Amino acid sequence: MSNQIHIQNQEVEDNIISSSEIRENKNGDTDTNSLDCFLKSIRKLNPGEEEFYEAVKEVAESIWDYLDDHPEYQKSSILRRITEPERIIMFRVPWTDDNGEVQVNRGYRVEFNSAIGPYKGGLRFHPSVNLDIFKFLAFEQTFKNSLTTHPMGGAKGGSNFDVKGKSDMEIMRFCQSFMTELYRHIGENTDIPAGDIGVGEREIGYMFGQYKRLTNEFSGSITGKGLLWGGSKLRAEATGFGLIYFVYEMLKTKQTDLKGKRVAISGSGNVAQFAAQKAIELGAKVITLSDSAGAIYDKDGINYEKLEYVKYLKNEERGRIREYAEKYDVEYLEGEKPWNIECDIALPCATQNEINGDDAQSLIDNGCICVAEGANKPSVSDAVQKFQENGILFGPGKAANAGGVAVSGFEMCQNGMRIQWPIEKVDFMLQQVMEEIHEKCVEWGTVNGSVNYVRGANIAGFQKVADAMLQQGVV
Ligand code: NDP
Ligand code: 2IT
Repeated sequence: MSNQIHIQNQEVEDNIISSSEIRENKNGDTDTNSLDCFLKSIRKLNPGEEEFYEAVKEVAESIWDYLDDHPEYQKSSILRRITEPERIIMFRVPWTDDNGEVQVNRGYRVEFNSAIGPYKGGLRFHPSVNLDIFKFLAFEQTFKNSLTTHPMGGAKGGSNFDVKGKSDMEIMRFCQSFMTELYRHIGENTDIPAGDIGVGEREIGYMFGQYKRLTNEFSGSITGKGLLWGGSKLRAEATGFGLIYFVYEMLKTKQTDLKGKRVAISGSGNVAQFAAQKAIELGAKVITLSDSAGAIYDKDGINYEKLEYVKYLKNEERGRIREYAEKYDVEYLEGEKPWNIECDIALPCATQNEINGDDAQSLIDNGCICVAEGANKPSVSDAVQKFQENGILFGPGKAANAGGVAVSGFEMCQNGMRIQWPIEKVDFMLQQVMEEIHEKCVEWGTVNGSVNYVRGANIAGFQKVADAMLQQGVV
């Protein structure tokens, strides 16, 4: 490839790309502009950030050929600029636990790209998070938000705070302390956070309350709000429902649908619950759910009544999925993920890196025909490669789970207009968005008659942000 990445800052070029990394091209000339060289510079600029590196690598590989035909992007160093966060905010979050002891967590907000709209993306509260994870999530969000067609830039944030085992009052005090710093960086025209792992309606409520108190303003500066105070109908359901609408479109390309298909879902939180609900509604048989301790395998299928129990167990009782196995006398796979169970469709809806190469092989060997990511980057690159080599329909998260942030965009519209749309309207618009994202994946990802959804999503997501960056000059 003869791409010109044009790392214009000479200092960066000298320091980041050492001479040993400058590759000789076929003509014997030195080529500082190879994909390989670009990825090495990313590694050096972001040491130890494996998740971020993998996310950039996937996008860069997808769009490299496309950049060859677009010297205007190369001339303006768009790839180099689009892989650099616009701003990173890190802060101390002190709070007092129920025993009166002072605890300290770390807060983050990565404002990655605002070319097409204000920063937008969720907040994750989980002990495993770090800057690497937030950078990868915010980078992915930039392309996902672009795909939704809404004017939203990309961001992500959160804290290493563990909601598990905390009382409501501890969670409230933590959320208030977190927002006491974050509030100065966000706003309805600046940056609009939402939920993600560990952040549901309860946490959004506590954070919104504190935001309102500090700013003396009732504005749509957070999405995922309660239905009584500015939330959108169907926001809670949106990611899971949108995922199934996307799967429906994928299956349609193979002249089939969800009826009678066995669906393995991982996770049992927001995304998993509503993916299961919509899959059941469309005639599928949902046979697994999981949490961080293990998976349940319900051969007969999870029906609406059992799903109501899961919602109660996870959202009210805050219990473990093992209790489902005990209640309904089904198999519990302690410490396992559901990928060794025979299924037609697999929907990873828990977290990143939950499907490795072996898991992918096992799904393929067991006859799975479609994998769609409810979570953000649950499949490692080996797994994605295996799915693609074996002709499995593979829908990457930035396309397949975009329904959540799409309805967040609708929530922002409704807040601006001071109205609340009926559920039918939001559902219809969500379906339209997912269909359009699917169409874009087909348009840009069709190679030799089959759809490479990763390539399609990355090129389509990139284009809009890149063009906006070009038009706005070097900022
Ligand atoms: P929830 O907190 O509601 O649920 C998360 C689920 O994943 C729980 O079952 C949890 O199990 C499990 N989980 C979390 N971390 C791990 C881990 N390290 N290992 C194994 N299991 C884990 O989060 P959501 O459902 O909102 O989010 C799930 C995924 O979907 C995330 O990747 C998120 O980024 C993505 N997503 C969410 C959107 C949204 O609107 N909420 C939108 C788009 C994507 P346990 O209870 O044991 O921790
Ligand atoms: O990963 C995601 O897209 C989300 N957590 C939802 C973000 C949002 O702003 O609704």
